[in-house]
Amino acid sequence: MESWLTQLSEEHPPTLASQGPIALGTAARMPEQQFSVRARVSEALSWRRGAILTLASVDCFPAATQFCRHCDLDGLTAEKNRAIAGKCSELAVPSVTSYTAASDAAIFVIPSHRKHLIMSLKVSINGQLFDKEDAKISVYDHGLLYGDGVFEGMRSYSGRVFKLDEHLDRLYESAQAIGLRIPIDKPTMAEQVRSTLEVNQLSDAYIRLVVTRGSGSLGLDPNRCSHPQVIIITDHISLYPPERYRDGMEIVTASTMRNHAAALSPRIKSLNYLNNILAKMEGLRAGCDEALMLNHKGEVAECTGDNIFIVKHGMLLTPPTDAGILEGITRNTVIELAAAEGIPFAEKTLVRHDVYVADECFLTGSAAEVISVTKVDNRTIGDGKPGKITLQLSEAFKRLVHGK
Ligand code: PXG
Repeated sequence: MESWLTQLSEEHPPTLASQGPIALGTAARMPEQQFSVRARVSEALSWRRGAILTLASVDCFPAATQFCRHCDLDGLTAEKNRAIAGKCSELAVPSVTSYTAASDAAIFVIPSHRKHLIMSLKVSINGQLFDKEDAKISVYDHGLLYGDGVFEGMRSYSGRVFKLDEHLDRLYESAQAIGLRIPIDKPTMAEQVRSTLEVNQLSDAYIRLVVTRGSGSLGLDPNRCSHPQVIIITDHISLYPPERYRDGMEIVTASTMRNHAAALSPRIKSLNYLNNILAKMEGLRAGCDEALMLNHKGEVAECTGDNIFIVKHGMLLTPPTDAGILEGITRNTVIELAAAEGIPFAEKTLVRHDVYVADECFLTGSAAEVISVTKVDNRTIGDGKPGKITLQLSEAFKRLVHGK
């Protein structure tokens, strides 16, 4: 086994530079032989420190889960292992393009588009690329000290950033609203987003743009900050498990109200998300993945990271922006799709009662995409299944983002 691994590593060095599929060796045996398999896997891990091996095998050989869980890993490897485990359903069998089971070993071939799972992700800071582990900014940055900064979260599908211009417009508007001058123009920012995606060889990705006020002295004064920091992270995000997309999700109303627009406009996507985090914590405590937030008038605003829609008597309804919400880009996309699909739509002030008696309810967001809500505050919405119009819009959204 040892010589086989050595041979493999020489033939297919799993480095960033290698083109095409990366071959990774790991062992797979029948359940009764798990012990010897475990030893082999530890060997492989120390050989590459890439925990992929076990996880690929977990997907292909459910029996192998045992040795993955009990593997004697060092802290770093175990952490990486768990991080990848979180993506397991996504990685799953399709990414393992082939394996050959010899008497005591299997070779997993990880396709090149999954290379990022075994190489360090690159993060752009002020246009310079750093390994994720080395991508750091000052602890004196006011983004950290005071949440002084702005951000955007967006996705790319098949290598194309969805609504990039709209996201950049919103980012620069958020910055303008807090008097923060972003040191590069939009075309340069767009170029840096694309090149960060490219260097990480990501095509279906989540992109987080962050602009902080920069490093300053202690004290609120933003004028004492030197240079805004522009951070571009390209990675993956998985907000909700796949079954929520199939069956719908449950939400509860949070007692934490949405920021009053006169205090901090919800239209600014600022680094100060505590308001939403407190509401999210209430949702999580109630066993829900999302929480509904009301504005200071008790009207429906939005969820902690998504906009909300309902359907009543065939009419699509969502709160207007003056309900104190983020003007979601997915929200706007869904409104356009509704028009194209001939679904009547209106922006309307909603209260909780409207949501409880709705025929359908769903949420939209760059991370969440379109997801049905089937229970609100323990009230079943419609027949408790994702509704017809929700499904129609969700399908139209998928077609749009995938360029079909
Ligand atoms: N409302 C709020 C408060 C949000 O934060 C949306 C609505 C939806 O907007 P878009 O433009 O994405 O359709 C958001 C967006 C995250 C994450 O990391 C959160 C968002 C987007 C992407 C990632 O949890 N929120």
